[in-house]
Amino acid sequence: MKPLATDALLVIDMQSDFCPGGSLAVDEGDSIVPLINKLGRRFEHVILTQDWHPEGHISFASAHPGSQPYTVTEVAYGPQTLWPDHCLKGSSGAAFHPALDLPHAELIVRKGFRREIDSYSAFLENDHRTPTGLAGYVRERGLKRLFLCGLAYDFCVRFSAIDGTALGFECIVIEDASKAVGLPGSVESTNEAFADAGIKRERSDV
Ligand code: VGL
Ligand code: ZN
Repeated sequence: MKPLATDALLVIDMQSDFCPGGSLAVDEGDSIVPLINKLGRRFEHVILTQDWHPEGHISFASAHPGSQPYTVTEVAYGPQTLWPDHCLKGSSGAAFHPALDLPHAELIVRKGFRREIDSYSAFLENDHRTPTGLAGYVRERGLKRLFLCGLAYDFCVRFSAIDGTALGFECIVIEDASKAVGLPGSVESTNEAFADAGIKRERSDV
């Protein structure tokens, strides 16, 4: 992989709460940090996303009395998976993993900060209408191709790549620089969705 000046590395949610010891830990989530640091040095443009929730967020099982984490409930915009409380804005769990070292990252997109809407995608919240502003940024900066990595492969990386593609950007997922939550069927349906959308999965060494 030889990044062009119009390529960007989009690093999704490399936050402590998604790493071992965090409240919504992804297995081996921290293991990709050195690779992402290395990848980041090859890109002129690096963009980070940060999951950033208020207390009582709609995606927290704790906000739905009687519901358990990792189940699905119906909300105004459709089905919503419920999670343990995570990435509370300003908390240490919402901070980037301490070993993440990408000082030249030019933009941090926070998402999921509206109590009533979750946001997996870096582009659109889960109502599929509310934009985060990232599409405008990418367009205005003349960026064409986005290489996605980070957490979690089957949620925020998935929906960022799908929405980015629908918005007209070429999205490529760097598979070995991403780890999955792994709910039943979630990785399989992610791979199918990528295939249907023509999204390439590449390894960092290609
Ligand atoms: C994520 C679940 C809840 C993610 C964020 O970054 O994939 N997953 N919030
Ligand atoms: Zn979240």
